[in-house]
Order: sequence, then structure tokens, then C-alpha cells
Amino acid sequence: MDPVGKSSSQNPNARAIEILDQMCKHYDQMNDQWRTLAYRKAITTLQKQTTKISTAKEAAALPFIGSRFADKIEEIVFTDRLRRLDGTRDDPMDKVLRLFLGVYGAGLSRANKWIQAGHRTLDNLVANAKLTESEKIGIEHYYDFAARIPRAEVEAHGNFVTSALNKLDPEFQAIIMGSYRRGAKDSGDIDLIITKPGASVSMLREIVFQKLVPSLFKVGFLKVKLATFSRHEDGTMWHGASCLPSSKTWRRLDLLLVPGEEMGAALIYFTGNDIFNRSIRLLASKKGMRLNQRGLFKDAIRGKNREKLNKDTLVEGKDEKKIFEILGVPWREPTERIC
Ligand code: DCP
Ligand code: MG
Ligand code: MN
Repeated sequence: MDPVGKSSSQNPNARAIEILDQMCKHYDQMNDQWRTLAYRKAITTLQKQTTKISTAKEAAALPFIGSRFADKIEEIVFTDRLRRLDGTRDDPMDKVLRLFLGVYGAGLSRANKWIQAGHRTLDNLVANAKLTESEKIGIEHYYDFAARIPRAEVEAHGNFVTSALNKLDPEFQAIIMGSYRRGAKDSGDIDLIITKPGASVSMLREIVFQKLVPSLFKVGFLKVKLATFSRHEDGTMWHGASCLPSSKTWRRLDLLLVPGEEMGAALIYFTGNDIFNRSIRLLASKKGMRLNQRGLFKDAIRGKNREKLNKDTLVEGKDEKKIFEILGVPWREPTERIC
């Protein structure tokens, strides 16, 4: 994702935006969600300014820019750089941490554990660390998974899945989601929704897990299934890797199985981006509702001890536009859902 807008070079604060964006990317790589979010908000604020912000005082008067950001902006204006950023570039431990966080499935605690155990390179890990099967694949294909996937190749993976799917059932659809649906010129992975009008989750599961996935393994398109993380333990998510017949590069592929009634909510969830999702969910909760990948729900009424007195009720699941409407959010095209 690139929070720096097209017109960034004409923006009077282009240099500050550029440097803050690099800091933002650094924190994103460190899995530091809060700092990443704070930086994105500050950058968005700066992008909206039509005059150059030169002093910490001017900066601090803007929304989402606290005194620490304000000092950074002033430092950039006066010195054309940010010492903190130079520091992160040079720190060898940061480099190792970034390297290890790039291993599929490795979060901060895992990466730090490896560092504490004395490992410094991927070869160290392979030789001496006790790794899960998914981590082994993540290291073997480290540079495959780290590479961006050109838009046309994302499409080719989608088409490959679609044609296999249509051989099983012409009514099935595979829709490309994630950064692709937001219009990105390249993506980090390939996200597909698999759906069929009127099909239940169990019908989808049967076709996808009993037939589609095995047949795609058989023709060599699917290479490996990777461990699923906590989010979708309900068996509607499949993580793995795929590779086109014309290529040697393995790509990360995510499948999400979606019944028709949940399509609108799933479209919102799987289009993202993650920050957009967080803010629209927050908005729903402020209105006494709950939005997740299955639907928009009205919160249950709660008793004295916050115990639920009735069930959450579904307000809307099917229609993406209606969910926006009910929440009172003006419709945003997928390409505009970049926060
Ligand atoms: N998603 C989310 N919260 C997360 C992870 C994902 O809301 N923690 C949603 C929003 C994402 C979508 O799922 O847009 C797909 O997730 P990806 O991790 O594949 O991210 P993107 O497709 O947006 O970007 P990339 O090009 O890096 O894959
Ligand atoms: Mg993606
Ligand atoms: Mn994904």
C-alpha cells in the first residue's frame, strides 16, 4: 500500500511526507500496528495541507499530529532528514528482525525468540532452529513470497482457479480481492473469494476442499497448504502457495469461502484495506452494531453484568452497498478504500 498520493511531488510538504512514509513502512515491517496507524494518519493530514508546514507549532495545530510528530516534521524541514530514520536503517538488529518477520507466519514473538536464541540468518534458522512445516516452506521460498506479484499475474492465478472451478460446477465463481480489487498495480499475495449463488458453507467446503484443492494440487498449480492463523478457524479460509505452469515463482494464495447471504460483508472485509476495515468496524460499534466478514449485526441487548439477553441479529449481509447505507457511510469505490 502506498499512502503517498499521486500528487505528492507537488505537495508543499512532499519531503516530510516522504520521510514519514519511510518511517511508516519501517514500523509496518516491524508489525507495530499502532505506530503504523499513527503515521498513516499524520501523513494523510499532511497530504491535505496546501501550505508548507515549517515549525513544530504549526504542525501540532493539525489533526492527528501530536507534539512528537510535530518535532519530527520540524526536524525534517530544517535538516532535510530524520535522525531516527537513519538509525533504523543502520541498526543491524532491526535488519535481522525485519528478515525474520518476513518468514511466513512469524510474528514479533517468534522472530524475537529466534534472535534471543542467537540466530542471525535464514541459514542459521534452517540449521539450528526447531521450525514448523509452514516456517520451513516460508524460508525455502522466502524471496518468492517477498516479491511483489504483477497485476497481470494475479489475474492469471485467478483465471487458473476459475477454469478448474467451472469444470466442477459452472455456477461457481472465483473473485479476486485484496489489494487487486483496490486497483493495485502489484500485490503481496492473491486473495480469492469462492462463491456460488444459493450455496451453503458446507456445499462450498465440499467442492473446494474435496475437489478443487486436490485437483489443483494434482496439476501442480497448488504447491503447499500453509498453517492457518487464529482468525478464520471456522474452516472457510485456506492459505497456501500456487505457481503458474509458465513460472518457477511460488506465490501466496488465500481462498475465502463465502455463501451468497454473506457476500456483501465478505466483499468489504476482503477488499480492505485493513485500516479501512478497522475504521468502518469502529463506526459500526459506535452505532450499536457489529460488522465482521459475515455480516452487519445489531448488538444483543445486555443485562446488568453485560450478559447477553438475546442473540445478535443480522441486519444485512448480502449487499455491500446496503451495509454502507445502513451505517450512513457514503459509498466508497474499492480503489478509494485506502486510508
Ligand atoms: N484483512 C484485515 N485485517 C487483517 C488482515 C487482512 O482486515 N489483519 C483484510 C483486509 C485486506 C484483506 O483482508 O485488504 C486481504 O489481506 P491481505 O493481507 O492479503 O492484504 P492486501 O491484499 O490488502 O494487501 P497485499 O497486496 O499486501 O496482499
Ligand atoms: Mg492480499
Ligand atoms: Mn491475503
